[in-house]
Amino acid sequence: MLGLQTMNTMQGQAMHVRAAMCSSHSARKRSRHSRCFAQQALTLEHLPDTDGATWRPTLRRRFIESLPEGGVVYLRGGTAQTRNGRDGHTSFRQESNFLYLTGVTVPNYECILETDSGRITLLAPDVSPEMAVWTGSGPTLEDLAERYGMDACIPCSEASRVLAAAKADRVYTLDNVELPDGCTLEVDTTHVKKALAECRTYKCAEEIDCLQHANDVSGQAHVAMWQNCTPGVYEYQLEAVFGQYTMHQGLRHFGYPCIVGSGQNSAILHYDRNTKQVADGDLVLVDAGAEWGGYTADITRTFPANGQFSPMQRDLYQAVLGIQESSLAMIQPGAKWETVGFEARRTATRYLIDLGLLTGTVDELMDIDASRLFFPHGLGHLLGLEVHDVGVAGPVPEVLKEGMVVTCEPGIYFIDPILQPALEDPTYQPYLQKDQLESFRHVGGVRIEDDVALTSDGVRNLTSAPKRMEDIEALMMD
Ligand SMILES: [Mn+2]
Repeated sequence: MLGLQTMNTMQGQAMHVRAAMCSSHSARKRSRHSRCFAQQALTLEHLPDTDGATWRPTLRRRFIESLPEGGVVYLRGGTAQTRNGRDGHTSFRQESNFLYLTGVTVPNYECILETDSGRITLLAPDVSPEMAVWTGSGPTLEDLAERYGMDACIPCSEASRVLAAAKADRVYTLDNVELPDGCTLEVDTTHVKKALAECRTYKCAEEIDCLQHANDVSGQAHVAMWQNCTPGVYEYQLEAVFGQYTMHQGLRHFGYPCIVGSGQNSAILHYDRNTKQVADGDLVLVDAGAEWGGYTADITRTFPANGQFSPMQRDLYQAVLGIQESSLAMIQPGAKWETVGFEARRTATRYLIDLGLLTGTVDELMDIDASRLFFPHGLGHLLGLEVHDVGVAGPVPEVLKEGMVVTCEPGIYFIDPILQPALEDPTYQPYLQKDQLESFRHVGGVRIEDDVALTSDGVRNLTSAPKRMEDIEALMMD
């Protein structure tokens, strides 16, 4: 084998991908390949339906019921964007509210919902024969109505006529939505936003199925990354394994940019440059999730680049897993999210004392919020069509209720821009164990994140990607 660790040319990188992804031994090569591509056992028996002809009408009814009577709703889906204003499009992802109500994943659609009758009309873009050369002529209006369970589907050019015929006194829409020419109805932009946030907070069974499938495939993609990781691989090559795996299973979008942070990059909370070469002895923190039907997984796992946690990494990992497990046990309908978060901080504080990083009592350290020096973000957030999903009170819930899906993602990190000033701050300085801190600093950070659904059958952890150290090590040894 070539001295891959020292090569830093494009050729060296390309060779390394081959080395990391398939060994020269043909049997091993086949097994590596099959790990990437084989459809493994998934939680659900069938792929969840994303058009939603059978289930979106219920969402739409619920949405209409949450609006005052007497109006008509007019919404536009997303439009195709050009790259930096030039010819050539970026990959299109539907606007989430429009996706929620219609299931349509392609650009330039509109919809009209009549609050009195409950009638919903989908408006499809007119495709001229010249455009059809580039985009295809698309399905017929009848096919579209049936596919998405709409009462009718008509061309966008008829929007004004349908709005006028609805005999409503006002039109409900969102900010920045351009109304069709000639629309003279009074415009209300406050109710739709609030109603959609309220509705989207509580997921129906089909939405949870979509989140489950996104989790199953994304979780397996995390495992594929571990199995394709050896020291010397580049962070972006691990990102490529994640993308290859999820796209191969039909998950065409990531819910957010992949974070692949090795070594000290694992302590950069939103690190997504993913350009460093992974070194022997590094921990690799990966926060990555792909979407099914627009519903994204949000999974973080942290693993040792060389397949074996060092004693120091082990201690840190066990602490974070301990915080996560005790927090998961508190996630249930009726629990106050603030209380779950507070208890997570108490547990984190106890572990930080055990790790020899902090001195003092738990109460003293809670009073000065010392855990925030190592765990500077929230415990989690609502999850759905957006990674930080909309909710009645924003992306963080107040009281957990059936239908909500939340992430549970504690972490402990050694972040220089936080620790450096804290070591000179008289509030924190007496409680920080400087020597121990120095010896841990190179470890970077650990975060473990699962997605949890509160359903009528109880609390369901949607994330089945392994997280016990022995399981991660065993999978990496295979
Ligand atoms: Mn998250």
